[in-house]
Amino acid sequence: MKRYDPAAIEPKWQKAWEQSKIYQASDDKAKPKKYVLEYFPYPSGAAMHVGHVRNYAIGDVISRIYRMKGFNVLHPMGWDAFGLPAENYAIKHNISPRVAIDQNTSRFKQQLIQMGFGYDWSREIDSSDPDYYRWTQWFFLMLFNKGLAYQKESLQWWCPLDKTVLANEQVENGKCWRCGNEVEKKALKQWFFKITDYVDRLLADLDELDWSNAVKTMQRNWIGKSKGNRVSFRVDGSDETIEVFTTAIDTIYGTTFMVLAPEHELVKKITTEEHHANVNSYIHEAQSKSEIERQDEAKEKTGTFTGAHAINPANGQKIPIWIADYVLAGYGTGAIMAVPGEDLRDYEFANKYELPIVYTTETQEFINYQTEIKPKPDSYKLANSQEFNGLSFKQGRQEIIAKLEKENTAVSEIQFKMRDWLISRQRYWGAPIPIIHCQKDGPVAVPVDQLPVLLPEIDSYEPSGEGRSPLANDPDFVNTTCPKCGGPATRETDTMDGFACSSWYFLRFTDPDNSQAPFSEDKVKFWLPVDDYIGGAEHAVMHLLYARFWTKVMYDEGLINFEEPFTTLRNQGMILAPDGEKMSKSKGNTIEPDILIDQGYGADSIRLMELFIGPWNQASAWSTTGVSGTYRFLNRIWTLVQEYLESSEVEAVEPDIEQAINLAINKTIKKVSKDLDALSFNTAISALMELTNDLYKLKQQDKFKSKSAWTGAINSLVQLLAPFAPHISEELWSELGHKDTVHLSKWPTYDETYLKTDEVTIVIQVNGKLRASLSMPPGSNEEEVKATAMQQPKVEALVTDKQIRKVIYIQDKLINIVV
Ligand code: ANZ
Repeated sequence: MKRYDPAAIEPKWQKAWEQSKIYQASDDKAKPKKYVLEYFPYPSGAAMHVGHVRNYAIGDVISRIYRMKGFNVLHPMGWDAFGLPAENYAIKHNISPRVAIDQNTSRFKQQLIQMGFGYDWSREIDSSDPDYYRWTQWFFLMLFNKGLAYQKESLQWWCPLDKTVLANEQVENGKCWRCGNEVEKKALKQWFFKITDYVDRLLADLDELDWSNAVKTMQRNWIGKSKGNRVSFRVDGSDETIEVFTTAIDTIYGTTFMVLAPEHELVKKITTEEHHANVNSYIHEAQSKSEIERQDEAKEKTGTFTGAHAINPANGQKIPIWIADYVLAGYGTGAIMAVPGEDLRDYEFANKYELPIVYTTETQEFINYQTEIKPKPDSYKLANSQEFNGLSFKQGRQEIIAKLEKENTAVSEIQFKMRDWLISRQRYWGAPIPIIHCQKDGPVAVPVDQLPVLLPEIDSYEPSGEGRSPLANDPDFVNTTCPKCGGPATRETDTMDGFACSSWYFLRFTDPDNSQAPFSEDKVKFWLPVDDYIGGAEHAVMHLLYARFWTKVMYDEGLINFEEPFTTLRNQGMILAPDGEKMSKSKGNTIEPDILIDQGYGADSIRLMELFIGPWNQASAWSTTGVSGTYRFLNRIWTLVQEYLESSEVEAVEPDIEQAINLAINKTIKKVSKDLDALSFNTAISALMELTNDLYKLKQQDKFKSKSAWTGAINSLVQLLAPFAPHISEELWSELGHKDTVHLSKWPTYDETYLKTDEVTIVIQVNGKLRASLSMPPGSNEEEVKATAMQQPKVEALVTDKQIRKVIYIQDKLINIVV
């Protein structure tokens, strides 16, 4: 008998699939479409490990099932080649980014092919290819012309190691998302995309998405919508007013001082002579602190008095104005009314500087507004609040707002935490920002017919650290003429954040070779939105937010007819190293699939293992012995099919064997189909293992003497295996005599009539009296049986409107409902 030899089978079929182009999607509108996509990788490392493989394996299985179910499937792959990860890799290995990308992508591609993933490689894209980034630049200009791309000088996150600015989303706990180094603040003129114009829609449309709650919550928190009030405080003895943003206007009678951010524009104006020196030195000190440090709850509060006072608009009281770094310049109005009786930070500050505390709750003690009063405004009563004393916070709030609004000292306001997306990078490896700076005309868009602005090849592409991109040192690139006035002008030398490239790549896959437009509207209309998007949750407030924003801009521009790019998002669980740690090259605990393939297991065993190891959306530790398990399982199927093939019809089948074969296979088709609909890959694989065991047992009895009785089951088994283990199933399918590929064969269906024999009779009692009986699959759980039992007319009549006191269930035999 032929031996199962993955090393011989797998490359053979990979080549055959490439030649027969079975994974190429056509724009055939006769069939329903499915667009299955995994995040396109940035080829920053030399190889992928089994952790990455899981992500692609999930997408691959889903796309294969859709294909077998008759859908027109688009399952493409490409390279997120521009940006920090790729450039840093190149610098570390002292090769040019172009060479690094080409090496890494070809290695990565070979690995993907070797794993048997069914990608449509005719649509491969590379975001660092001028034919691609020309359109990224085109989108930049679209944003620029709509006023959604602008330049502004302000304090920005600066990574001293990567020597570039970063977007807020790319700073995690005060560290650079890419290299993990602590970031600093630097004043620089930068380009921004005005994502804040879309904040309401980005928030509201989240509700409609079939995404994990974890990712939706991360986006909601990042957007950070706060409903509150803007209140004006007059500065005593001056014409100035200070505006504050508060979400606790009901505590206004407890305001005993005000605090401005050190950077607030009024600080210099209102500070009295005597306090100038202190205030200036405090401002200086605050500049050296990171925002994270400033917001740290545990940190001791610091501040200094300005010498000025303000008037509380609620009660006319004169209160001191301080500055302190726990108030941030970039949020709300950069000033607060301090309520030490109910706000913890203000409380600590007041205690430290011996400022008065007025409690506005009846118990006259500190009660935290955010955690206690806000969620239960009915349960607390106002005190020290003049005419509002005795009212609940809930009612008091309405009345206080009405009073202040009438007096024109307060208006309602909504604030968002999210800021505009900083997209310029002082780095070489990105799409040049297509802007020309002219002395006379200011920043001018490069005319569309002059795109792409090519990234020149330069000798020294390492970041200089002076806050300028290395492109600034290339006079041939920099010096140009103004498209408006024809006068001498200079090119923008910053490049775009790599996340700009990935904000539209999913559209380009529908039309990758288009040289007239970023995509054909017709093709995008057919293929988009992406039906299943698969990737890790780490992009929650980066890529996934940016791509939603670009999609909405394109929708407004009339380029596309949908507002959300990814209908469903599936976040796969991580594969951990066998020691339970996160796999990473620096820890030296990564496992590369190539090694397992070289050991003879083959890609199919690895693929099965990736999904059998645990629920697809939960983390699981890799186990090499697990791969030998899935390998043994595939060997069993192999042997079974070989024995079947070698047998010949000798006698007619025994009726009970035939029945048992039909039951086993139909039951499994039903179970696997249902599990795959729910993405329950691991249970689908166990069902296939069970089926294999059942068939082995039956074979012991029949010895394949009645070969024809087995044909249907053997063929269906191979088909059910195909999405998981595409090579072995293709080999067996062809040995079974099929001319066409198993991967375009029709997904097997089951016949209910064979399943009937697989049911048990359950007796239904109500209050111990026999009332009816039920036919159910064995092993049904109490809930299922109870629900079905209650629907029986005789039972229903007895239990409706009654309280069920107890349910007694004896598995597969009896249910007694006590009312
Ligand atoms: C008075 C007050 C009393 C407040 C109270 C809270 C509780 P969120 O939900 O995050 O929007 N705040 C406003 N601007 C700020 C800034 N630039 N830096 C630091 N803190 C600022 O929180 C809004 C609350 O955060 C506001 O409501 C304000 O303090 C503070 F018992 O006003 B509150």
